[in-house]
Amino acid sequence: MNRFTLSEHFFRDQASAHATGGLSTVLNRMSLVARMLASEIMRAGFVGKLGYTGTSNVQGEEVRALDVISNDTTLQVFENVPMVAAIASEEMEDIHVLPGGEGGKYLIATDPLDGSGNVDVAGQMGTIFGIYKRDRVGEPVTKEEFFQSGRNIVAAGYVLYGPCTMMVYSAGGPVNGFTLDRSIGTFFLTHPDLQIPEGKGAYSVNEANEIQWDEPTREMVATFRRQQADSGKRAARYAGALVGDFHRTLLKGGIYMYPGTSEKPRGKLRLLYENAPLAFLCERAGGAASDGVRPILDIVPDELHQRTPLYIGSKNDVEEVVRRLAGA
Ligand code: FBP
Repeated sequence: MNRFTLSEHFFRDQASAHATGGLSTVLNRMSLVARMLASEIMRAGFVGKLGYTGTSNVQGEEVRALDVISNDTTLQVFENVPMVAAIASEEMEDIHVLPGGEGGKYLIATDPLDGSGNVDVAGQMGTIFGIYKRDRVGEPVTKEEFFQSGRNIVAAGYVLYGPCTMMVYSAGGPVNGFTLDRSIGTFFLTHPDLQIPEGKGAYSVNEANEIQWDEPTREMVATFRRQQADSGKRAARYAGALVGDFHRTLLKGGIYMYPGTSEKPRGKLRLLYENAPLAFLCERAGGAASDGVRPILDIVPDELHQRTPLYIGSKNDVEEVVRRLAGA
């Protein structure tokens, strides 16, 4: 097998895009975050880094030791990367402006540890990132600069921590998947030019929330459960980690849903650093992503931690969901 490494791929991407190399450097550093967190997660159980810290984050969610470690690792890795201006993270109320950030031209929005509810049960977890450009290089960095639609994303990806560690990303071109060879700490290309299948794959939703959904949502999900969706028979799968559920959907087709609920009318997942980066990838793999009404990538956030409902996966499935929610 041609063992094409992630670093080689970055620089080939850069050459083809006649890029300056700044984005390749940012992506290379993100792969370092991936390798460091993979190691932390593997050892957490041995060194007592599981469990809760006894504090809660800006989302009001209980914070786990690995949430804090993941965020700190991300900040450390980008501390001296001059082309990055600032980082917005699920774990921080406000943006973190890096030293000399006003001269940086990239903004990183990230969920450092997605699926942290799976930490104590050796379940799948992930890191999600989206990279945006600034149009005010040289000026002080503001959080308002992050309020861009996902159409402006220049690169996005995720890292999946599971039986293997994978990094899947796009810099605007094809979506490529790389698998970590832990023995030498190198990512190799294993899933070139991913395209999401149509007409197959699971539907994925936490059906325990059914009592909190509105009637159109209940009826739409029941259609999938009763094997009456347009593409018929579907399995149900739910990993409890968005990255794990999305990765399966990307490779096998199907749809992941996190509808709005009576407790959280805008849903649980965050637009800037979860929904938009994955929507960017999904559209480039031939799929779609909607909040139930509009494409996720068309939505301009007006706050860092803004939530939206999320329906993401095979294009026909997402279009059917939007149609059914509209009562068509
Ligand atoms: P975080 O763990 O980063 O907060 O992400 C939210 C999340 O864990 C997703 O990964 C997952 O898909 C979803 O919440 C599960 O939510 P629920 O337990 O309500 O089904």
